[in-house]
Amino acid sequence: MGLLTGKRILVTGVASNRSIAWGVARAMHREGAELAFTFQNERLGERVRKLAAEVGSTLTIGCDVSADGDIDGLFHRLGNTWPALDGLVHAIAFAPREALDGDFLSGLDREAFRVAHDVSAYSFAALAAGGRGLMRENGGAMLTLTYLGSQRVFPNYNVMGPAKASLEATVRYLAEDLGPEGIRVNAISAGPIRTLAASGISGFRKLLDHAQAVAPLRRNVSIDDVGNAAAFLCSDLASGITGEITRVDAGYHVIGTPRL
Ligand code: NAD
Ligand code: 0WE
Repeated sequence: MGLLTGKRILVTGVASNRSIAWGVARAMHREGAELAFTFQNERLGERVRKLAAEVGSTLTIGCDVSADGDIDGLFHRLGNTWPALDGLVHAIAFAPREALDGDFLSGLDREAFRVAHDVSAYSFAALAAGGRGLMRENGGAMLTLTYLGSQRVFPNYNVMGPAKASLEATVRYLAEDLGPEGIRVNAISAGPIRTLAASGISGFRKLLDHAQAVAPLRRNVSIDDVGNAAAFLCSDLASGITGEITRVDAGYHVIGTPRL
């Protein structure tokens, strides 16, 4: 029997077979979960339907998290199909391109700051509010993806740093709110991985090489490393864990002065 046998889990943020959400979905499918997927727009819908089929799922629902109506519609449809929800995975982030190049202040304006926080942090609270009703009966687990740029400065990460700091604080407040309902809320802070969200980021190759050289495990992490930790955190093996930010970064964050 798998870690997630009999559990129904909603996975957001699949855009390609390199997405962290796809590594999560594969690990959860392997552990016996029944999966549903969201996709941001119709362009991605076609790809998500194909990937969903690979893990035995036909439940794919469009949801742009910047639209309240889409989030309402998502849980309306999900509630019509599934009697209850056991897990919810949030793997969504966005900031306007110009804000992720050069100095923190150079690409920043009120709108870029707003969009980064809306799509990358508020959306987790909004999905939690929408999904909590379907978890009320049996409890459940919610999980989001974050990055060390919330606490330390990385070139070009810029406004995504404050947005991830907000997301991590949101994890702690949600854990307190939803704990009485048996709902656990956690995050995985992953090391850098080449996904669509990393493509076109200047210096990403250098960042990967640096992380690999510095990390105690002397390697970068994969979407499968993250997926396995995600399956654990959404399983009953993690029944005592909530409000936690679990690093899946080959140990990179413990290093002070790198050897070399
Ligand atoms: P990805 O590009 O595969 O996934 C990002 C997803 O966000 C896409 O599926 C995209 O459709 C979705 N998205 C963006 N705006 C949206 C909106 N308005 N509505 C709905 N969906 C929207 O990249 P990824 O690296 O797999 O990113 C997933 C998560 O992992 C993000 O939160 C990211 O910050 C986090 N993360 C990534 C890394 C990395 O190095 N790749 C490291 C740590 C954390
Ligand atoms: O959170 C992220 C990236 C999220 C992201 C990516 C993009 C690219 C395309 C948000 N918005 C956009 N907007 C776009 O137009 N990561 C953790 C991956 C990442 O991005 C970096 C990193 C890492 C790691 C950017 C600079 C430095 C490091």
